[in-house]
Amino acid sequence: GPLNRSSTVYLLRCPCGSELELPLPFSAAKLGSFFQGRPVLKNPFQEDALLRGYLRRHLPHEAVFPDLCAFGKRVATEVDGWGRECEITPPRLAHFDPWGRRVDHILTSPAWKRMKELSAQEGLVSIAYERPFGEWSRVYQMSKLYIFSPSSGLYTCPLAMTDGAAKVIQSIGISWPVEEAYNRLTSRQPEHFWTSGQWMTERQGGSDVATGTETVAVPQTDGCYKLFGFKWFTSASDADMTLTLARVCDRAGATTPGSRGLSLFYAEVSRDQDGCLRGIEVQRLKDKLGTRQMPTAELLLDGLRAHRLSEEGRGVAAITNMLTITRIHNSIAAAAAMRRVVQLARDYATRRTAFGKLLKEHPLHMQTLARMEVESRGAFLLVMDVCRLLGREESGIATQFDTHLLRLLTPVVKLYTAKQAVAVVSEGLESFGGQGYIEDTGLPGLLRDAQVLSIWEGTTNVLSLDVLRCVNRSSGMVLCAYFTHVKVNASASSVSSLDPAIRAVDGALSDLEGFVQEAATKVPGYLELAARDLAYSLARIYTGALLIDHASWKGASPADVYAALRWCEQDLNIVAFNKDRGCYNTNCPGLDSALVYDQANKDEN
Ligand code: UCC
Repeated sequence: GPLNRSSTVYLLRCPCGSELELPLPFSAAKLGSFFQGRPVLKNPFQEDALLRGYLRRHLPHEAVFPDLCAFGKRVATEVDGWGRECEITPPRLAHFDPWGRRVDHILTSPAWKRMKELSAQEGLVSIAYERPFGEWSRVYQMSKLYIFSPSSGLYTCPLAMTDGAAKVIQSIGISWPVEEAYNRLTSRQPEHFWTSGQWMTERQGGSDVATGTETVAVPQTDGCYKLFGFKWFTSASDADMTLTLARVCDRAGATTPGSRGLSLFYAEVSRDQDGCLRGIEVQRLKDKLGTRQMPTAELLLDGLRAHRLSEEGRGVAAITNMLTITRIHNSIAAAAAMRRVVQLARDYATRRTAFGKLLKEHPLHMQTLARMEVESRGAFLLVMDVCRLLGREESGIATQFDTHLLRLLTPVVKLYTAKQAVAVVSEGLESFGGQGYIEDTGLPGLLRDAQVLSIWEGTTNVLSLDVLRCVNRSSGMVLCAYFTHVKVNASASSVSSLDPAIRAVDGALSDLEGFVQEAATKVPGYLELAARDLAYSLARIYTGALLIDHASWKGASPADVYAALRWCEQDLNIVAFNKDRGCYNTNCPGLDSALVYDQANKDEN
């Protein structure tokens, strides 16, 4: 490269006695001369061929494209900077005011507050309730969140819970005492807009809500309750209200254990005239691997006034409406994280030269990015299909078949996309070389934030068991809906180049049917051991069918066909593969434990 002009010269004395002046690199150079081009975030809507194709196919695109295009531009040029500001100015907790009064103020950055205003104005929650595009309104709303999510400084987390709370209220009836709350959660007016918390996690119970919830609800004479308990992990704890679970005490102070003792409550977060929180103490903010932009707190509930929303003992069932929504938001965040890292990596590949050519001219590098692209496309289509089903249900046009599919696919899409996101974002960081590991590039935060996606809202194993739960509760009907739907989707294609993919999906589907029939004859522990692999197979096969279907659409591109073929080359039916290797046999749990706790060669002392 060109040498720095300010560098001093090196005098080379030749054997003939003459002197040659050579510039000496880096001498007095201060900065050196080469600067690496940075990846540029372009309009994430304009840059996303699949998102545009999908919307063109399903929605009146003349109506949605201008809004999404303008929003995408704003995300790239303005909002992404706020997201960065949220990351480098994390929330703080001020327990006391300067005069010693306990106030428990959660101090957030101006950028975090701007995210709230933006969310209201852009209708990031309200679109789902205004339903401007009927059954496709969820797809439209989630498309905006998909564009927004990686730049949002994790503001999508409070939005997920806000959406979930509005959904719960809608399902139980928009009337006192939650009418005002519903109006605020779904408002487009920034000064009116509220966010909601979802306080489910307690010290004893992360996943095991039914046994681990200790919070009690003491009935008051006016029909309200006071809540006493310890919520151990409350995300976006600067919320204006919350939905939470507690056990109603009888007159003797006794409660019912387990799930049957849990009821759902609504509480507002408010302050008295001295500025002190009513009925809540914020113990501390959590020190997390990622999602540092967002205040996550331990809250002591000490007489928090609340209203019961569910029948007594029906709290878990009542809050599952919220879980469905937050799990879908989680999946959108996962698909969006993959898309974002691919967009940045492919831009970088046009700027970075190594070994004499741009990264994009290295076939192996392009192969790696193409594999990430296939994963991103699959995740996008899977989550959008679940949004499509949710939209049908909310518009009152869902068939029983749709409802079964939605119930089955919600845990499947959440668990599968979360795992994919960690893998793809990690691969994405590597595609920047060492720069992907440097904090102030903003890239490591993408990986840290992806890691939470498989943990909160139900871990991979808890959601795998939820798949079994819905299979059992529906007496297998959710699987019947699944098999029928995949068969129709995968076989309708008339594009002959897709034949290998169609054959792969057909074959995997019949093997899966065979597996399910065989598993039904086995002891209960058999399916439990197969649950994670079963969920993965359900995700991969269904996604394969969606990719084939999308590639068969008349507006599809050659890249759509190629993506479908590549997706279907992987092992679609991992559960059948592992079954053949005896992974779920009755001797396996013992062998697995013996491997994990291998005591061989331990020093006797
Ligand atoms: O709060 C958290 C962080 C918030 C951040 C949110 C942002 C996310 C998006 C971000 C985007 C950037 S994390 C905490 C989340 N916690 C969980 O997800 C809990 C995980 N554990 C489970 O999901 C468990 O499986 C439980 C708690 C649901 C198990 O409870 P039970 O009581 O043992 O379950 P049962 O007895 O099997 O089910 C009770 C009832 C049944 O209905 P009925 O009685 O009518 O038959 C079930 O069918 O609930 C029904 N049910 C469901 N219904 C259970 N699960 C579901 C479901 N998933 N969908 C529909």
